[in-house]
Amino acid sequence: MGAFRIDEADRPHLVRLLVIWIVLSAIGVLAVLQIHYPPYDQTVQGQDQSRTLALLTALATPVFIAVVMMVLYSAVFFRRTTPELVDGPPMLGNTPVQIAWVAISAIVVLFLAVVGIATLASSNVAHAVGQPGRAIGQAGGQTGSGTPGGAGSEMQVQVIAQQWYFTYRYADYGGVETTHLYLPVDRPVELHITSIDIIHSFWAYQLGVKADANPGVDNIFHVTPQKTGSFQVRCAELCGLWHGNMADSEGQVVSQSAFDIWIAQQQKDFEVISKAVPSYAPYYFPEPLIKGG
Ligand SMILES: [Cu+2]
Repeated sequence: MGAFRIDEADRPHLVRLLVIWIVLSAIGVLAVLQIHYPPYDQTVQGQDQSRTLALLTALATPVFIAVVMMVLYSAVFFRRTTPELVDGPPMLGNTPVQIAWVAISAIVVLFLAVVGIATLASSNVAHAVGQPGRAIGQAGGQTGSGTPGGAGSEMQVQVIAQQWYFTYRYADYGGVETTHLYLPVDRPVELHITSIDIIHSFWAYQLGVKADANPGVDNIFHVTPQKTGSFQVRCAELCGLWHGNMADSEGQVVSQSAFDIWIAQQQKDFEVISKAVPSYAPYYFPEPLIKGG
């Protein structure tokens, strides 16, 4: 079986390529791991996303280097030397190479599948436990019963999109509706994202949250801020003439005591308005749908 043999003449090339590839890959992987990947580490979930991005980039780097290296190496060392156009020697497959690339690809894909499944499983567990006062049957379920809040430690915040701004309702604080998103640090938050008119997308970049905001839908996201500071909020779905107006908003992660002061002030400021807006519900419908029943 000639296919298993490597041509003596190719051996120096192979050794050289292997050495170059190992050296460049080591440098490349170390370099890409130095990069700070978005959405950074303001929330536990954002940090997970950054780590996943770093892992995928680190795995892709040796592959990228192999491809570019082969192209450049071939262009230099296997360059056509004669002016006339002639076919090269026919290639009829190479069993070791084929086995190697199928096996390596399978290992990389299976490894990522295991990482992905483990990540999904652990974040589900994290949300189902650590909620004293909430019955187990309720823990993983949708809290769309119209009676939010309760004794769970996860704070519920409803994000309401509309043309052309976001407002926020704090279910645990009498359903007060405010124009800014403040979150206390180190406290798990359950975001309920919805819309009262058309389709929007709530994108809180540094929180690692990007979620569809659809009328009549209660879209739930879990987020745990771990660093104080501001974060950007914008709409990521073209939603009409003033869509751009939904890009200049900023939220804040603050200490629990600062949050308590802020929310008390909001309850005072928006007391009158809160009486005028519809009572807190898991989601709302736009006017025509309400009128149409
Ligand atoms: Cu929008």
